Amino acid sequence: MKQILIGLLFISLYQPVFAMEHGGMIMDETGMIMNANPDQLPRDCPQISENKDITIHAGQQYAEKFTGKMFAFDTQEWNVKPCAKINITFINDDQIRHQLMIHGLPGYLYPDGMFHLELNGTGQLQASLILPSQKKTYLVHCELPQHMEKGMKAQLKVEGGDGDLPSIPGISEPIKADLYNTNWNQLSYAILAFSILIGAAIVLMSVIYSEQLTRLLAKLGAKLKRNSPSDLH
Ligand SMILES: [Cu+2]
Repeated sequence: MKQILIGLLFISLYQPVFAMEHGGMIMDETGMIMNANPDQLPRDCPQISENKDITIHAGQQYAEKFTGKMFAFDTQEWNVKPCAKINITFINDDQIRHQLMIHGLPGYLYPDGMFHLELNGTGQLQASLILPSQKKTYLVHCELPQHMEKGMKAQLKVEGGDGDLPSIPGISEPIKADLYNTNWNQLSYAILAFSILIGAAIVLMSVIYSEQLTRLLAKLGAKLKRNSPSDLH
């Protein structure tokens, strides 16, 4: 009994202090790997068609060539064969957090259809995934606030993909360009309607009370004239 208890205690203590692994997630102090899949074949793939090593850098320096952008990956597009296994080396050259997320993957292999790498700062991660046979374009991006809008957006195409995604730096135009116009929503329409009503009310009041207003202005004019410096002499 004593040996069993000591054994159990030993097992419970024998865990890496900083690395956690549960479900499809591996996490330590440098970053996180979620939903890596190095060996499970998608249902429509009899075998792995190709083994492709891809190194992806993330950092502000890669956005310099794109006007108005602030963050970017060093490459904006990758092409692979159907049923390819991709071995990704993700390198963050910045001292801030970046992610590499791939969306639209089959949910039975990748929870929420997502493959997710994350680095809290400068560092490197490695993980693999296997893509289905479907001819498709997958969104690759960093989901931290404003990072995708500021340029950290790319696409992964299987067998040429099914078209370009919008606003991929250097590849495709945004669906809606940044115009910095007024964003017309319910509130701004309400403010406009309110301003028109107030303006109309002022005009209406001045018409209705025009007589009183004229008298008031005349009185005011007379008072001003009385107090004007020319009268002081
Ligand atoms: Cu980022």
